[in-house]
Amino acid sequence: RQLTSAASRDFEFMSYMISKATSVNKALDEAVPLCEPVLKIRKAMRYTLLSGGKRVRPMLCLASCEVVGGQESTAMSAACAVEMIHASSLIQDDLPCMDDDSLRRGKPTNHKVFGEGISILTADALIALAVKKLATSTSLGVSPERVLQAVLEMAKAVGTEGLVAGQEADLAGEGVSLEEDKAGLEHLEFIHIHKTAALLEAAAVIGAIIGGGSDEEIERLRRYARCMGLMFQVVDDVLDVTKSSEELGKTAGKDLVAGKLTYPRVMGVEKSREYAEKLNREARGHLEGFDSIKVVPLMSLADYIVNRQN
Ligand code: GRG
Repeated sequence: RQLTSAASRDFEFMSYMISKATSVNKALDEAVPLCEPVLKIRKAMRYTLLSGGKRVRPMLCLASCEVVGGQESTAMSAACAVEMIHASSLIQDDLPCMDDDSLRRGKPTNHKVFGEGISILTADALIALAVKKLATSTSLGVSPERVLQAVLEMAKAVGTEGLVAGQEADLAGEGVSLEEDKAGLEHLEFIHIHKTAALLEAAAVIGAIIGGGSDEEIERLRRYARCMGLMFQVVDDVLDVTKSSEELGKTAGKDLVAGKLTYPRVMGVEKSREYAEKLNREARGHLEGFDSIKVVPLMSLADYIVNRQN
């Protein structure tokens, strides 16, 4: 533990993040060349895939591969696949029939630029490409058994056990009143475990599978990432209410109309912050036993998420 904290002190997390994001961006750029046929869809795929984003999921995938002794290059296709699923989910989430958002990452949303039809096809194409990318990990020396296990994890995170279930619960929860606090908290946790934590969990688990991790290592990383997923959302909700007053006005207005449940609404800002800290401690606890140097990026990622400002 002493070694880990000494290594943490010397570790430059921002340089690590930038270096990983740079490699991921290059791989994503190469994964969707701007060419015929289906040029318009490719443009729309690149628009969301390459429009910024913190790249937390691919980083989690790469760092999980490395912590079990694998190489970054072996998990790069898998890391890109996870980011493609994330991009697809953002496009769908922003559609008029879902959240109806016009801005994402400070830019017009995909459907605002390309129209709804193209946007839906783009989301479909990103899911298909994600499966293809993950499957091609066999050409990077990963055994077919491990690739199959990783594909199953990804499918689980996307469908009725993951993102789709979370989104459905989110849609069904619109209009839930503040008075229904207890049911509200349960509903909220269900949404975030499925909508946010499932893909973060898959990112870590897939990285560990591809990296050659043992079943026990994979399960420890699963528990770590699940805590991270919930923590990610608690922090997101707190940031929403502590943002600039102009943004706060917009968010509060939307919450009021849609009856959107958030952690600060259910338990208050202070308790939400304490909850995020508790999840951070739990997440870090699941990392005990890993190599004290190789585990530092994952420890730092947990701290980054709990302290992030955007
Ligand atoms: C079948 C892929 C698929 C999706 C269908 C629409 C849907 C079901 C699910 C929506 C899932 C969703 C958008 C969850 C929100 C997750 C979240 C916390 C997004 C923000 O993540 P950040 O902060 O974003 O990592 P950046 O912009 O940094 O990439």
